[in-house]
Amino acid sequence: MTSDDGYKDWSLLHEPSGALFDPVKDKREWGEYRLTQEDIATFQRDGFINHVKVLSEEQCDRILHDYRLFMDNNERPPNMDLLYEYHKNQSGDDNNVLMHALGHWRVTALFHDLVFLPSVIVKVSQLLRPGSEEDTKVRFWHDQLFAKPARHGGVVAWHQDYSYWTRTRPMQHLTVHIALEDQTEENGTIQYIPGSHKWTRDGQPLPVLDFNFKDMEGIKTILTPEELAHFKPVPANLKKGEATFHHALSVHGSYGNRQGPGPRRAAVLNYFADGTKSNTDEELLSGSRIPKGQVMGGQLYPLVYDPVWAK
Ligand SMILES: O=C(O)CCC(=O)C(=O)O
Ligand SMILES: [Fe+2]
Repeated sequence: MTSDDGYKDWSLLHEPSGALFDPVKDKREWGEYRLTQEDIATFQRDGFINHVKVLSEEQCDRILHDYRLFMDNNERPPNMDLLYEYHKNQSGDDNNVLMHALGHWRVTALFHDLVFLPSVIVKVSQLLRPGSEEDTKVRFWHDQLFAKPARHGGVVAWHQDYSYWTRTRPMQHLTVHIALEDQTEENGTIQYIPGSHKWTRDGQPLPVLDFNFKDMEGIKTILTPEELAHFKPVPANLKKGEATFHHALSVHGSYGNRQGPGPRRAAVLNYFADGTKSNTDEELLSGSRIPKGQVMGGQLYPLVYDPVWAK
């Protein structure tokens, strides 16, 4: 199923359509997707875990087939206006091209189903409150595509995701970054600063310095000497179908795709714990408002996992 399968807006469907994976059979199967205690301890120490296999190569190839809709100007689906954001090149510089989109889960069945991927949502449920006895009910926040073409692909400046999300509170958010092809230092793999999820300013995230992710090293002007001393990037070097799971305050970024040989395309999923509230009367995402103080929910913010399903 692709975007021309008749479904105008996939966000109306709050369960997987079956296009990407078979339904989970029973409670035991949910258990197969769980992280180990060691993985959770790594997440708590470093602010991320790496090399988590979440998709097969075949699933990646099918998703990449839909990805072309956002890369190729000649082939636009009719429901493209459902995207929350679309930046063909967010840097504005032809020599540093970064395609960035949000909201594609509404546009094609495969991107829709990715949001509900069992190998992702069970782990998110474990990591949203990693110290607690109970797993957490998981709600979807939004999705993102980040694509860098070969040889002139641009950077994603160092940032903490929650710096961009203070319009939803409290902070109980998490990001899953899925590589749809092998990432290397040559093609601009995502990189992390271990331990940086502890870096705050009066309990708040670091300020946003650049909404277009262009100024790679800008963050260094606002770090303390101690933070700078610990600024030691670790390249994720994900394989096709692998993901990183990172804390909403983990500092990450990526250099350009200067050598290719092909594009570097990632699909990113952002979640928060059920019960997270709107912190603004302004728009939360394009066309979406929830009064300040009200719990996030409704058409655009489905519940994707409830721990009772596995009990
Ligand atoms: O694609 C990249 O290099 C950065 C993606 C990112 O910022 C994220 O996954 O949160
Ligand atoms: Fe990010």
